[in-house]
Amino acid sequence: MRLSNANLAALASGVTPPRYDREAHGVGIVHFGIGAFHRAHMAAYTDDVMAADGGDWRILGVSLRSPGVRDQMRPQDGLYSLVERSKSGSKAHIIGAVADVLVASEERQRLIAALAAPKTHIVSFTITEKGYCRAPDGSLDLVLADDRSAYSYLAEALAQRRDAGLPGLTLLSCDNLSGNGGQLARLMRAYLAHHAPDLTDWFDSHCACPSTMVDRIVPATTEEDRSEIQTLIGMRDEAAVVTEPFSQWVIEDNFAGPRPAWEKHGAQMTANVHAFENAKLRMLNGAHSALAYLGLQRGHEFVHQAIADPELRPAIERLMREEAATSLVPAEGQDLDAYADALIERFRNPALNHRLIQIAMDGSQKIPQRWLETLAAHQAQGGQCPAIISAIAAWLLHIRGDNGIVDDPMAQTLKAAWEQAGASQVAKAIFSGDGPLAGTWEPTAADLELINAKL
Ligand code: NAI
Ligand code: CS2
Repeated sequence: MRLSNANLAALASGVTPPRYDREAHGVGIVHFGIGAFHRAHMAAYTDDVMAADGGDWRILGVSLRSPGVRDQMRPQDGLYSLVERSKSGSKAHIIGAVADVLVASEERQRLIAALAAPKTHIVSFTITEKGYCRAPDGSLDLVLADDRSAYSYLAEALAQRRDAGLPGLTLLSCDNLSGNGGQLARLMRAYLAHHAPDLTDWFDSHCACPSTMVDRIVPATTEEDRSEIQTLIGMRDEAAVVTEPFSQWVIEDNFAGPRPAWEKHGAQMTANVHAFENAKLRMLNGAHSALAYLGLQRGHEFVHQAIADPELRPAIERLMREEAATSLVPAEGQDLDAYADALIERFRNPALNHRLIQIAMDGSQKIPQRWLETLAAHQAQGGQCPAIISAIAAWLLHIRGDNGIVDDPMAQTLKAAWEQAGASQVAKAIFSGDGPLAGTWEPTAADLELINAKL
């Protein structure tokens, strides 16, 4: 038996089904990149809103690249289980917030109609860092941003909204980029300036792109997870997601129109999201990436194993507390030492089985906001970051291929840097001059010496 509307009554006892009549709620949100994270985070907050307050806030999920999630979710009427896992066991509930999932390239007109619909107010994104199609200097790469990018569908729909006299949209980035809202606004505007210059003023005056800090650890679901969930809920669920009990969402209160009252269900609305975003990126994600490259090098598979390694734990503590935290200006009441304690506890969760190789993916897109901004802040004060420097060396060995296949949009460029520069020059070739990661931080001769000693 497979999870679906028709089979909800047969769920195992203790599994909560959606607590509202799904069909009574219209679609108000279109979400690009309906991967595991969105299903465990924003869709769950939105599900709580509809259960408590109602509203036309169901979500139309969009896949830009592959039909996988559509094929998992459509036969299930958009339903899936959200399973929270901790040492004390697993708890499942069924999320009803996703109305349907479509593959953009297969249903272009349906997607544009949904984006241009009067009832659509929010378009959200978890398309990974590389989905924003940025060139190494952060500007929009017009070759990558082709007619299969989110920008292309949006440009067409925004023109329809303007011509119909409809309100603008809120574009809500939930990806791990610093100043994600500002970056999305800048990139969308650059796309319009090139392809539809008559729309830029309307975009500026009618649309809003709030920044958000999103946090919930959601490992990719495995076949083993699916079998375990089948036992837990009493039926097959191809679209299930597994996560930790913790969840945080800090949102800049800057919307173009109506929005769900997410703040009644755990989200924080704020005027200044950047302090939270930077702390999360530099401390949590910075530590995660260091655990990934250093941990893989030491033969670990999962985050909880790497953080338990007595050789690694002090470096991770140092990276979070003495390097990342001291590069930040905390918001009022933000206790970065307590934050580091809480992060260590979350990393230690043995029930999550969060694979280091998943975090190691796309390092070229992640390292600037996770490590290089911290390095640059300390360099400006004459300080050093030995923990991040050793993580950089581990990343360089990773992109050489030491841990197997390199999954990174810049894999070829990085491989070529190794081939041309060799161990003694590769760090300089990548981070200095016009290297692929140059711009945020310029290593000194002393930094290069420390890195090279580890290669
Ligand atoms: P996922 O692999 O389950 O889903 C990624 C989604 O992005 C898929 O829909 C995929 O098709 C799309 N995508 C990938 N490359 C793309 C490209 N070049 N252009 C357009 N779309 C592309 O990953 P997951 O776990 O949903 O994470 C997605 C993003 O969410 C992360 O990159 C991160 O920015 C953010 N996030 C993830 C967290 C997690 O723990 N998984 C927590 C906090 C944020
Ligand atoms: C991880 C993040 O995959 C990665 O790079 O560092 O997805 C991390 O799990 C989340 O940001 C936690 O909120």
